[in-house]
Amino acid sequence: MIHASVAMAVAPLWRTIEQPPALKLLVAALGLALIIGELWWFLGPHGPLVTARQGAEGKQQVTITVDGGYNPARIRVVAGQPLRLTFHRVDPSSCVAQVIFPDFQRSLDLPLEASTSIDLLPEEPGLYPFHCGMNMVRGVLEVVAA
Ligand SMILES: [Cu+2]
Repeated sequence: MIHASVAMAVAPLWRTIEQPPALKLLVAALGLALIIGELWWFLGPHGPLVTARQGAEGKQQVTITVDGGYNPARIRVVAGQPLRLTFHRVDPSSCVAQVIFPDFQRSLDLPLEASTSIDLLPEEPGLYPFHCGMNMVRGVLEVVAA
């Protein structure tokens, strides 16, 4: 019994198996591709650019579906014109229960299975990101000159 445990203790815990360099390169390349894919998934721009439509009372309007992400997540609006964003949340995840517009110092609570609107006035052209309460789900307002 004692001899067996001593023998196990001195035996190597693992053995190095030499792999062909091509395989090592392939594994490294796959890992890199996964990292890039992950960064794109979480940080990259998603979906097409959608231009706000002209609604009543001279307001630009967009309806955004909240389901895993914001759809659309890229919204083009005109500077100097009131904007109404309507969020329709169908995603039960508490992650998306709030949306924050840091540049406008505004936030909005989004009840589930409901449409909730926020009125903003984008005054200067530029990119104005918005995101969920935990900054994981993101979108951006692309404000262009009138
Ligand atoms: Cu979140």
